[in-house]
Amino acid sequence: MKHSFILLIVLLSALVVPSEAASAPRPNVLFIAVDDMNDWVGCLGGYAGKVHTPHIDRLAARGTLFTNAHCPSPKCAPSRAAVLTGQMPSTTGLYDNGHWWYPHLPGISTLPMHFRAHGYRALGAGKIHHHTAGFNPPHQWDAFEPLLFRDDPWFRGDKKNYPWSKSGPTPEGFPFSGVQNLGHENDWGTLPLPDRDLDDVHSVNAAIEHLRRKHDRPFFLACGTFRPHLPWYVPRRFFDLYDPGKIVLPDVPDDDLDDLPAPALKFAAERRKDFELIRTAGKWREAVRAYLASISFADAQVGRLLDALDASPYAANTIVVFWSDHGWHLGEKQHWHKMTLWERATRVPFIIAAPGHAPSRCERAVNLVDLYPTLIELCGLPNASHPVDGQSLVPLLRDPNAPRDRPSVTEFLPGNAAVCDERYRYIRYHDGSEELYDHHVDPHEWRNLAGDPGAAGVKARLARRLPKAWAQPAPVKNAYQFDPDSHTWTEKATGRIIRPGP
Ligand SMILES: [Ca+2]
Ligand SMILES: [Ca+2]
Repeated sequence: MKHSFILLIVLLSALVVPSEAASAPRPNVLFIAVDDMNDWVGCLGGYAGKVHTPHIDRLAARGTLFTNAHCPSPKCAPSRAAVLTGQMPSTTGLYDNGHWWYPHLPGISTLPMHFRAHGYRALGAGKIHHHTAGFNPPHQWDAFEPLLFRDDPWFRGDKKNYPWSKSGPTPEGFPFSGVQNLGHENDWGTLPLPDRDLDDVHSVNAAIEHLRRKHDRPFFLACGTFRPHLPWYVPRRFFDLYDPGKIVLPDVPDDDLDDLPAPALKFAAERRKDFELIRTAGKWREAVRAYLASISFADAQVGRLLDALDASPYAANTIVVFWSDHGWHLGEKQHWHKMTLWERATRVPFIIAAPGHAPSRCERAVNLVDLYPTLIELCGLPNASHPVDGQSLVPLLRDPNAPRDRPSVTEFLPGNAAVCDERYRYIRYHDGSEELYDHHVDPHEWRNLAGDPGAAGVKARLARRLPKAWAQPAPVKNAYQFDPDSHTWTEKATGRIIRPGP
């Protein structure tokens, strides 16, 4: 009798526990993205001098900081498409900024769509998908405040790609850097605008308004800043954080390119003209300072979001995720920009602060494509209906030293990929050429070991993670006519009209 009573209690507990779990309020998600921010944040130590990122650092101190995190692809659109769909470029064919995700993958469920389909309010502001018109179909969101691009001289009057940009002449003194003939967007300085008129401030204000409201459902709130993306226009006080005499330039050996294969040299040369113009004008140090100032400006926006969350009723039940879409070179490998497969372009700040998980630093190699399954697991949502390439990081949130035999992969254009574990970076290009770097002895990736006889085992091990197949590239933007008013795409070759919606 006594035993059956205990058995009954056990059976009842088994029935009660799941229903309690099911009725517990699901956590909210505050999903913060920054643009083109490399590892020059205080908590990652990528910059050799002192960088001012107090807010990103305080988030790192209360969450799990992934110190060996990499982007899916070192360019805005392919990286963001991978984060938001959970699928790598080699799966989707979305390799470049001209590759629109929506007309190509209308059946896929992005993170906001998936949360929305499972009882969440999906709210957004600023740059989440790539920022040109058409990349952010409205049916993903309950509410979305777009990145406005109102006053930026580089986007002035480009109504096709930036519908909110103002027309009119560029301001007096443009380009403010004083360096003539730099490539698209490459400039820095201070716009004569109050903070409230800056586009990133506007986006963050919109997100803060959502945090101040009462919500009857859990929310997925995404907010993305455009800085530190070029052009580096931020208020003067952020430049003033950096003494021009104390700027540390990257260490760039003259012979660093000598051991690189042809595709690597081609990627490195992409924006070299800008670097050479800046250097010849004696403005390298000034440009590095402008990038640092832009990082600190973005950090201040992160701080405003965190303050608003902390002051809200949602502070204790909200997962905060912070990520940058890829890194940025400031002269390393004689390169100026993103779009390479080296550490400087693939390593990114990445933090997850989730209720119930203790703060930690995790050195395992991870990738932003892992975010999709991670958030689904943390929030207890069903899996996406499409297969995802990422792997949940929840075991690493529980134990940052948990085993993870899964090097990170970064892809750039068809056929090129970098595989990173906790020690090595292995790169293979479309023509079969290779690089290998040993971070234990060569953190700057100066010595390409790919040709060393002793490297074969390491290369073979890492090569197992290279994509087995590369999807055909998606049709480029020019294959469609996009109508911003109806938010429809017309496929030029067939006349087929694609409307956003389930
Ligand atoms: Ca970017
Ligand atoms: Ca070298």
